[in-house]
Amino acid sequence: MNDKGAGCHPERAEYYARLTPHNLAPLWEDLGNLLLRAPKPEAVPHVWPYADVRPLLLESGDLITAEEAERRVLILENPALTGRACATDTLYAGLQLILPGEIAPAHRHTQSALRYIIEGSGAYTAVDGEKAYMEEGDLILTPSWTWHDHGNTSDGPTVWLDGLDIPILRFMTTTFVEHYADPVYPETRPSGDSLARYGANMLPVNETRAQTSSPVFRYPYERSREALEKMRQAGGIDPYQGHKLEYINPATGGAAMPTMSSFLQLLPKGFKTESYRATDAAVYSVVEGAGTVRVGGVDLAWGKRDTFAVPAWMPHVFDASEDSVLFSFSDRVMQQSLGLWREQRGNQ
Ligand code: GTQ
Repeated sequence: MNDKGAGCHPERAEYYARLTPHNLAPLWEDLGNLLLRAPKPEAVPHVWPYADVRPLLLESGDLITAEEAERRVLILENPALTGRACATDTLYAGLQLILPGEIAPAHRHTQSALRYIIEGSGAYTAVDGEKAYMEEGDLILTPSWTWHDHGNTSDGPTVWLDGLDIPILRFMTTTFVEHYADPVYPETRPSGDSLARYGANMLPVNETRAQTSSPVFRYPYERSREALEKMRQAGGIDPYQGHKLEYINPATGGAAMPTMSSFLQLLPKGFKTESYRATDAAVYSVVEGAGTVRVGGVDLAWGKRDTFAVPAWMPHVFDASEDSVLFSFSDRVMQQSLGLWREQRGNQ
């Protein structure tokens, strides 16, 4: 502690007590907690094994319908941040279940959302009236203020990881939601239309539109996975992150959404990354493989379909015991657009 404190100076303590009723406080007593030498996240590293979550999530399907729940989701709560809908200090994550024949009714909100498909095939999210059908490993976006409803026309349950900027928008006091009058928003375009127009390394000519979020809202796993495989075959690997690609907004070349960055990376069997840290916190979903991550001095073991959280600025090292593919999302783009993002490669 410091020697400026009330403990050594009774006259200061008496003065502080007189400040309180005026809603005043002495900055000098708190400055060291406000201006830190380096980020100190409240979140802790944590893994949610799918084997633990899946049976509980399926059980929720017997207790409440998707329609009644509006969104039938188990929030992935960071153990240090319970009750705050936080997987990390800034990111919300949840696992959503939709059963055959169900509909999660149309709404829109200012929060940006991404879905990473973990299990099942053939359910869909409709974004402003265009259906994006889900396959495992696909990334689907519902940008801020777009209408979206989810449905399942397949014959099995579908589970996906929801990533939202809920804590960020809560902090910025910019939360709005609207519910559509009907459960399903009317169809406006055939499924696949956006990917055809914006997802073929081409853009419609003479089109001017707001570009805050990507006009592509389904990123098929097949394409992303093949890209990673080609990178591996070409040789050369980043010692800190393996083969890693970012999902982008093709109209800008920047991140797919304004608040959350999203990535897919391949870690070959036996590959161990060098220590790395960055100011963005990240939530990972294991698509393929198994391994461990040592983060902030904690060892987490992960396998297919598990989710884990890596808080901000904690050095981490991945060790892949099998060929592994990891999806992740983070608040990197928001920090970058404010000029705040930092990274550190290696133990300097
Ligand atoms: O699917 O729209 O996990 O609005 C949390 C809030 C999912 C959704 C969540 C949401 C959604």
